[in-house]
Amino acid sequence: PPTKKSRLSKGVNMYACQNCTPLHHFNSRLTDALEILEQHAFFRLDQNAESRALAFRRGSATLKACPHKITSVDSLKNLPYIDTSNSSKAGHCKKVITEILEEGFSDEVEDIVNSDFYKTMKLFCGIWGVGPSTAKKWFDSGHRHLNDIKNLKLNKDQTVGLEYYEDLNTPVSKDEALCVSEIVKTVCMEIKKDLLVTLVGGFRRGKPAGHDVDLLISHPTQGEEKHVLPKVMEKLKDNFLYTDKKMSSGTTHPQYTGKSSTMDQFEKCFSIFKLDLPKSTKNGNEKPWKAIRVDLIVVPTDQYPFALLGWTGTKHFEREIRRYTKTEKKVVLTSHGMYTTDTKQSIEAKTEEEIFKKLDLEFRPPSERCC
Ligand code: 8DG
Ligand code: MN
Ligand code: MN
Repeated sequence: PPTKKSRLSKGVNMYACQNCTPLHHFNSRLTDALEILEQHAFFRLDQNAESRALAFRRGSATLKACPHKITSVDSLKNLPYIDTSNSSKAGHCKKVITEILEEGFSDEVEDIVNSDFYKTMKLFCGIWGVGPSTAKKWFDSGHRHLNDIKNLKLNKDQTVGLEYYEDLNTPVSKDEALCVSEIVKTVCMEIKKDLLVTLVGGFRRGKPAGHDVDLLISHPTQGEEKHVLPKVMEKLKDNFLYTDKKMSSGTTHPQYTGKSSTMDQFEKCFSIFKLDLPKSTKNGNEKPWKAIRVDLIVVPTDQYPFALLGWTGTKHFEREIRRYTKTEKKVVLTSHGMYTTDTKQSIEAKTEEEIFKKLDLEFRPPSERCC
């Protein structure tokens, strides 16, 4: 029989990309709390904000990968990023989990959720184009409501973000995502019949709803994807409320692109789509369309498996697979490709499966990357 120790820590590895993390898991009461702490750490923007936020996310990812419900402090034993003797950050996760297991709630988490600061930061960060530093600046100036910032100096993204605030903060359903995807597919077919449109992001992981629609556009013949995006945008111009096109920098070789961030060099368009809604049965003055955030990313076929992996997420999964790859394999992985850190040798792959295999990782389908 397994020893107590091995049984307790069974199946949860150090790197989240090594674990099976399904969408529905057993510990959401605990992970919700840790993720509030993660977000709060991020909002505070103080010195160690990022590493504090990361520590909570890692603890949360561990609990999501636990194949059972945690009901006692004893069963936290040996869990990575929660029960480690030499880390005060893990200690913080454990303290909060212990409180919730023993008291049913955590004072610290309750205080945060009810604080003016957290509520206001959430409100302002819900505006497309507004990040924690802008939100905090507004908070520190005494602003608390969306109305307060209508007359402030806003950039383009923020202006439309505010204009469509309600729609953009209403979750996008899977049906709506498929609708957008079909519309984009149809115009792509008119441009070149072999263009491939792939729904990625949360929906590829099996989420029933999301905050946007992420679509990769590629072509089986290398080079045929060039000049496609402007044509797609032209054909869809009546479907867009707003577009922000990002040019490809041209230097897509992983060796020359951003090292650790999720930013990549693909030609892409961050947009707000105007999706016509089916005639509602309830009558009223509701507008017959919904504003939806859509990301279109154009990917050359030789980089497709890497882009697919990079855009399927979660953000934490991506961060973890890159950390694993760099630390354990001495390989840099990006959405464009991968190469060895020492010899700068590029490593090819035709599928996601092949990428995992070449990195000595057990393959995780998208539905198991929900960390
Ligand atoms: P959601 O929309 O349902 O809320 O969740 P999601 O689909 O997982 O989140 P997302 O913010 O739409 O991001 C999807 C993935 O795309 C995520 O793993 C990170 C990645 N991603 C960006 N921006 C960029 C970028 O500029 N470059 C690259 N390579 N990846 C990006 O979000
Ligand atoms: Mn998304
Ligand atoms: Mn997105």
